[in-house]
Amino acid sequence: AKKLGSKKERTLAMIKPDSITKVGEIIQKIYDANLIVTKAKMTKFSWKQAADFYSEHQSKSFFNNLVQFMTSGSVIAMELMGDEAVSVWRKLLGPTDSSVAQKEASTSLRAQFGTDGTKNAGHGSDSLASAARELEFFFPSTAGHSPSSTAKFTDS
Ligand code: RTP
Ligand code: MG
Repeated sequence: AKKLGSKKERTLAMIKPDSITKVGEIIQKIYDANLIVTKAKMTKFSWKQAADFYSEHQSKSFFNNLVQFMTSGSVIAMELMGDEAVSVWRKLLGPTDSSVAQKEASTSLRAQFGTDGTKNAGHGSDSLASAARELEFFFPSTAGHSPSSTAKFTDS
């Protein structure tokens, strides 16, 4: 049962192809931040899937580089749950540009494992609405289970 006043959220976290070997350290940080991993899937994007996932950026100059990078290897998508999961996970990731993250001498995942503005270790939904869309992308709800149901682990 939810505690009154708590803001339990779900978010979509993704380990990008440059950081797939850091999965152990990254999951440790997730639990240290008081979030839990409720779903996980290792997969590889096709060009079309990556372009679809990042469709909001299709007009940007970096779009082709981004899709190239995201299709260069496997990714691990995870559903994270916890208080303010959306912002907590984005804070763990750090600034979008890993070279900026490194200048801050921060301990963020992008400072530790990323390289530049595109190869930046991980992804996190930027809002509850994005989280709903992105979770559905990786973990489609099946008949009889509402997307917001967390009562059961459904392997899809
Ligand atoms: P993400 O969506 O991956 O969590 O990162 P974000 O919100 O911090 O960044 P966003 O603006 O949504 O950009 C999505 C991803 O595109 C790549 N990117 N490259 N100038 C560049 O080269 C550039 N800018 C963005 C990054 O991989 C970024 O995470
Ligand atoms: Mg984003």
